[in-house]
Amino acid sequence: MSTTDLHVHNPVEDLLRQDRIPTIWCPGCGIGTSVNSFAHALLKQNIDLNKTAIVSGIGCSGRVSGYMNLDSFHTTHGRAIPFATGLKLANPELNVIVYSGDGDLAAIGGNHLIHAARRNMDILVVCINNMIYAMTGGQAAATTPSSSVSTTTPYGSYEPELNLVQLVDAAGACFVARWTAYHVMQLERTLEKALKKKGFRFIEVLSPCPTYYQRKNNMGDALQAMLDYKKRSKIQHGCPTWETALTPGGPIIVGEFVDREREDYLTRMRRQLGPHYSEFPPQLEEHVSEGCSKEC
Ligand SMILES: Cc1ncc(C[n+]2csc(CCOP(=O)(O)OP(=O)(O)O)c2C)c(N)n1
Ligand code: SF4
Repeated sequence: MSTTDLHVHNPVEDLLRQDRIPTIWCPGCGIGTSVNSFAHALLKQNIDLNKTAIVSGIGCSGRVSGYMNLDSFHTTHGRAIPFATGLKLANPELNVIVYSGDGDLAAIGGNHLIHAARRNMDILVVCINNMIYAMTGGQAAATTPSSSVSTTTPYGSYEPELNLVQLVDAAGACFVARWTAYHVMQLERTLEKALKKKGFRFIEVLSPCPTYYQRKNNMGDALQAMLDYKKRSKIQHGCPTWETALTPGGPIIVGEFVDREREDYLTRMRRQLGPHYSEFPPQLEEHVSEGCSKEC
């Protein structure tokens, strides 16, 4: 056997749709790195992949759902969370994961993020924060650090940036964490933990966009981004989220900040409805038990 006959099987290969690869992501982009941690976490936790669905919105990060070999939904911009909510309510047995960008989840879809956290909807949200609207050419987003340069803020942004972990914590999320694309092992472990927890779980992944954010802010290439994350990051588990603001050049506080128990939406609904609770509305129950032969 020659060495060219050797096939090294990557354990996460089966979790990726091989026919969709190579991805659209630029060299040095952090999105793929996070997907690797995510795939490893799914495998390690032995999650039932037949009962797992992934939902993304639009953007470079929104492409993740299309590359995962899971039941996946690539929804409209900003609407990944309401779509995921509907999925969970319609089939409570599903593990529902939202994987999308900061622009998608926290700007156009910002209201959904707040209310899903408030309701403690049982979904895991992985937010890739590259601090910019990357797919459309590097415009400023709600997360763009104040004074940073972008396509739409050539003299630096005048707006204060939104701190996502603080926002979802205040809204009621039961698990909140932040890592960077440099922290692959820590991210994997946090994802494993979050996959097993019930309620609204939010993980922010700071991810380099060498093509727009790095370049426009003279932050160097992807390697430089990793060195920068390494140098600036401070691991502080349990840190109050109001102390985790991200500022240009300032410290990056990472870790698991919130891990609390709170009744999730469906559990509360079932408890309040008591004997009146039914998994399906009565007419649908009839429909299901009769066995539907019609196309509907
Ligand atoms: C309703 C609507 N508005 C605007 C757009 C254009 N659009 C597509 S992707 C995108 C930005 C995505 O940014 P983000 O979610 O941060 O993802 P990234 O590309 O940075 O990974 C925008 C504004 C759209 N597709 N639909
Ligand atoms: S434009 Fe930025 S976020 Fe999009 S794939 Fe390229 S590096 Fe990644």
